[in-house]
Amino acid sequence: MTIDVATGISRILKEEGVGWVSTFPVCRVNNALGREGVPMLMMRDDRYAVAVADAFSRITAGSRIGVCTFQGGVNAAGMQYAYAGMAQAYEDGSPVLCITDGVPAGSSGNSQYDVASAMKTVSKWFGYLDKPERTPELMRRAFTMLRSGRPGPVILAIPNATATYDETADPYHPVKGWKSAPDPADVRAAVDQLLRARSPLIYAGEGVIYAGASEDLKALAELVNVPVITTLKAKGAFPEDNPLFVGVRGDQVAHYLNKSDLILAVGSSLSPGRFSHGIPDPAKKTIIHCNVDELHINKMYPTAHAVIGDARLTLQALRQEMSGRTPGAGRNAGNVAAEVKAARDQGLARYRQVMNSDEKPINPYRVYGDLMEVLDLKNSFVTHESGNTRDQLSTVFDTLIPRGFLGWGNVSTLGFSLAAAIAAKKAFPERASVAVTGEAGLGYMLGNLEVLLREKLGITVVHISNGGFAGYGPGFWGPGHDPFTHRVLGPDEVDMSKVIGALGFHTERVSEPAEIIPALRRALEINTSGRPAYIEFICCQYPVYGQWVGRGEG
Ligand SMILES: Cc1ncc(C[n+]2csc(CCOP(=O)(O)OP(=O)(O)O)c2C)c(N)n1
Ligand SMILES: [Mg+2]
Repeated sequence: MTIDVATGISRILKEEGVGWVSTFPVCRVNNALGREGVPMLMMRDDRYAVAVADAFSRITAGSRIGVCTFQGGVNAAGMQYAYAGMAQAYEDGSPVLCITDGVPAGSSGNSQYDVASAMKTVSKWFGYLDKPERTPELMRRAFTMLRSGRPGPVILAIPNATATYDETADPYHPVKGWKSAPDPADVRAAVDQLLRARSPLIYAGEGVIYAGASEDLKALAELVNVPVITTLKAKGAFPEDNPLFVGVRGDQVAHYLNKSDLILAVGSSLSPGRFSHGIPDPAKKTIIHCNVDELHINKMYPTAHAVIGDARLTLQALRQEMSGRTPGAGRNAGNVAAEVKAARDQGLARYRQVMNSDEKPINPYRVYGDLMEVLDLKNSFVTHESGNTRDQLSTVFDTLIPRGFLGWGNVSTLGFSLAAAIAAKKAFPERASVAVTGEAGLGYMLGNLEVLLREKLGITVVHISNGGFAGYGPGFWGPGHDPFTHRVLGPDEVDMSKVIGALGFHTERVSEPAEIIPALRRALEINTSGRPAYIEFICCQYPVYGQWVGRGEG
């Protein structure tokens, strides 16, 4: 049967199990999506269209692919705005599918903005559908890229959505995605080294989450009796109530990174950016690098041994080899758990103290501590914003299940937390979903808040309202990092709870520490009926949090 390209794409998306597509209009495949019954989540700008789909892929660990559409072609206004979302997805390695209009044949010289070159800089693959009958071929290739290897965004440009082809000529079959298992010799070499190490440390990255390997990570860590740290993006890959969990950041993490003689990195590229640890004295440590992508080997640090393959298959192979070598008993290394506990207690002491603070304005840690108390940490979702909320929550928030918390942002684009909280609600409707933001993140979100009301997305935005932009190092304020560009109108001048309340959100403004828990409870309860909530906590400026090892605070 002859169909047009847009209809073909819509049908293939359905075959691939895509349940909805986020969008900002216009895109020439949207009408076909509508006709074919693919629901569209219409955001209020193109960046958020990408970010919601991106976050959906992250939160489901790529088991459900987020798909978005936005305007491209000769009038690529949408694409220019969506670029920020794609750059963030590419930077963080998220398997999101972006569909846009392509520049039609004959029009490639019309505009100044070169679509193809721009898109290639932010994608794992940029496909251009130059012939209608190639629709199944390009979609197959796209889903192969999305479901195999190192994750990353794929962009498809459709220059002529109404061109037709024969749907029966090359019938589409969904793509399963493929994994590879490591070389047994590399596994043996890694275990040799592990058995020889005095003070090994597991450094877990987001690849563990994408591989669905959290249980395997825990099993290996317990067998080998090795402490574990996770990256920001992998927060939750290892249960944070496990006695071997050291942390994401903070003094105790620095202590273990410094003292370790062997780093077993699993599912991390080990290429630290602004929001991750460097490896101190790398030449003096043995680095075993387990990764799906061989091009990460010897990237920034000398790799002693590489184990290439899927993180789950790798962890299983390491565990099996270790059990075989140590008759099932693992590595006897003394009371590692007690040492970890002592280091964690010491590292977290100053935060635990302010988590119980009654001071006014409210200390932000009191809000985080109360949030942990109110939420069912095995059945909820929390994410941070760029700014102090990232730094503070990643220091103290207890994450007990993978994606109970989404850490994001090798480069952290303000505003992403709203997209993440929406995606979490779409992925796990029964879970409470909370975005914690400062005023800068809130500013980015404002135009998109209508979506939550229209779509009845019961999420809670927690605003740590401190009247200024913090940011890096000692904060933007006072003698801190950027003293000239930190002050905005704060809670004394603007009542954001009234502004957002007028839109239709349930809103509250809280300045009493004792009111934090009741206010959060009310918001979460109201969320269950599909109504979004915004709570403004009047907080002090408190730029205190765990540091990244080996990073300048510039
Ligand atoms: C798109 C984008 N532009 C600029 C920045 C740089 N930046 C990081 S944090 C921040 C200010 C954060 O202030 P606020 O939201 O009030 O958070 P606080 O730390 O006060 O809680 C800025 C401007 C960024 N992360 N993203
Ligand atoms: Mg602020």
